[in-house]
Amino acid sequence: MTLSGSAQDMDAGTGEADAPKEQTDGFHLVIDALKLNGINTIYNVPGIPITDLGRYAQAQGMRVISFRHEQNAGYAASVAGFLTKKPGICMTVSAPGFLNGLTALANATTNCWPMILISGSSEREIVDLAQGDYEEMDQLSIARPFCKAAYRLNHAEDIGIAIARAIRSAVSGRPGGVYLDIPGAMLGEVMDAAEGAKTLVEVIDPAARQRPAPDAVARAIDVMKGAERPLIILGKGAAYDQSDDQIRELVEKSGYPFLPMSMAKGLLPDTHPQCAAAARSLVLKDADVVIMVGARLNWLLSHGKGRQWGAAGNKRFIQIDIDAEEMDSNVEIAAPLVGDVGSCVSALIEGMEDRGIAPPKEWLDTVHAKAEANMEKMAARLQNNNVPMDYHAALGVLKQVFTEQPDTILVNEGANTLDMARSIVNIQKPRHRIDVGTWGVMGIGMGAAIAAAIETGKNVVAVEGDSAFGFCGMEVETICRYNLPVCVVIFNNNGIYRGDGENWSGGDDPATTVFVPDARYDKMMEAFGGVGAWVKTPDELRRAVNEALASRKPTLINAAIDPAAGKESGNIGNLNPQSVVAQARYPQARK
Ligand code: ADP
Ligand code: TPW
Ligand code: MG
Repeated sequence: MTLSGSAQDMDAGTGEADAPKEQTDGFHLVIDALKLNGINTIYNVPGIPITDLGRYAQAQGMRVISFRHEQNAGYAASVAGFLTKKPGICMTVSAPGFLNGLTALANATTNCWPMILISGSSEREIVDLAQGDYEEMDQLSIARPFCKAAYRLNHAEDIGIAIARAIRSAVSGRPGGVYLDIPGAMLGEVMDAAEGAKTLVEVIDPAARQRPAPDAVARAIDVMKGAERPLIILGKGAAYDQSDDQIRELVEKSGYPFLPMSMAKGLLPDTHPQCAAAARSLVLKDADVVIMVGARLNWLLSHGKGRQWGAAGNKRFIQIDIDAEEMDSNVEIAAPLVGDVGSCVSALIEGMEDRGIAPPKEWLDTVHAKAEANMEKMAARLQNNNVPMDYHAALGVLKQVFTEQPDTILVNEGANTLDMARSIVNIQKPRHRIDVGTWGVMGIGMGAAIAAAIETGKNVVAVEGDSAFGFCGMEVETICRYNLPVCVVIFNNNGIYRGDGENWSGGDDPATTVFVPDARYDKMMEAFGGVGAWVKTPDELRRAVNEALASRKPTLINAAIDPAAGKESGNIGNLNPQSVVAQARYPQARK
């Protein structure tokens, strides 16, 4: 930073009152404010007016990871937020860059992950008069509905308080996305360095613990007391909270079976004897008391009602959530516990001990037996050696890899690729599985893999449908540039859901859901200096993944999957609207 350096030199030794004072500016106050609050990484795409902000941040010792597209930088920031409980920072240019980042900001908010989107913006006076500035857009108003909070910083002296507000908004209560609008002119504003330093704000206790009220705990224990077939559902809010020890204690002391939502897998190992993942249908249908821990009764749990949940009114819910408004969102919550997961779970453990809650041994045995039987059925399918490989053959290999190397982080997206990997690949450690989240968004894979590698330093395997990968594939260059230990495994079935679709008009255009057959995605990785492999058998796949994990080199394994192996929309085909006339019009639809 030459500004302060030269000013200091001039000042040195003279001690005169009128010597030039050390100066700072908007650029450096932003950097200092982030660093003061323990934020040391920015996920970024450079351009006017924030190119130099990225440069200076790097010069000041921050890790600045430059992406090829803001959406991926944004997904990376949001996943960094999920993994670290600190807001992930995404930095973009004005209008188009801002809009590219906005999808990720909305996705972060939807998933309850803390993230701050910092976008440069053009001249306020010109924007407000719509006079056509470079990349003109009223970004603040546009961002507002997509995030928890949106702020604009008009003066350098406000940077400290604005960044403090942004951080607290992102991580307190229910975490989410925050937008921070940075007009370019403000970055160049000069301030006296000592005055500037005084404007910085360190956020004290940014996500204050929220303990549940004793009567709410007593109510929950009452409900537990009456349970014969209880169930604990762990969600990604529980994974986020990092109260891993308390959660394990609750599960093991209560003796209740537990069902992890996809990103809560690994809070306790999937191989834990109380894990009910392989007996999901049974426990959802038959449980009489369900304790939701940082999980919502949204579409992913059929809204807590309907056939999947058994006879209407057969359940009582206890729900732990930081957000009081989540209670009764879909069904009646008999015992709401509003607070952070760690505090609520600890309170339950204490209450349980006082009131002598006994493990439901018979029920647990029933669940365990069902899970074992289902896993046994699956085991044979995972060992098949079909060529082309089906999902089971390829995932049988990856399941073994993750069993042998449980410290590896799994990133997962696609339709069949997602649904099958979620149920087949066991996760042993908390926050070691990152996927499409609440929206089921495609394209999160590369940003998530990059963030996971940067934030944890661990090996990452990204298991990607070929379509999913296409939304973010250019970031393999970023993976190579930063030499990250990321192994991308593409389940290449030549298309969306399946690779054997037909054009029902009989015309020459390909079907809407298919891609160029046998595309060589592996060569994309090679183009940037990484390792590429095209594999067609389980043995080849196993060798290639193990090599990638041992070498920690950027690797892309293009795994050929039978184009006919997948189902339309994977496990959620039932959510597609139906056309009553299609069967009559298109003979092919009857297949
Ligand atoms: P899943 O998809 O795994 O079921 P959701 O994203 O639907 O999980 O739910 C996560 C829930 O966790 C949200 O309702 C959110 O308010 C809540 N939550 C997030 N962080 C915490 C926390 N630290 N303590 C308690 N609840 C939390
Ligand atoms: C941002 C809709 C859901 S799943 C999917 C799409 C396009 C791709 C499935 O094919 P893939 O997996 O990845 O090859 P597989 O194994 O079944 O063949 N745009 C966004 N998000 C979503 N969810 C979609 C579109 C979709
Ligand atoms: Mg596919």
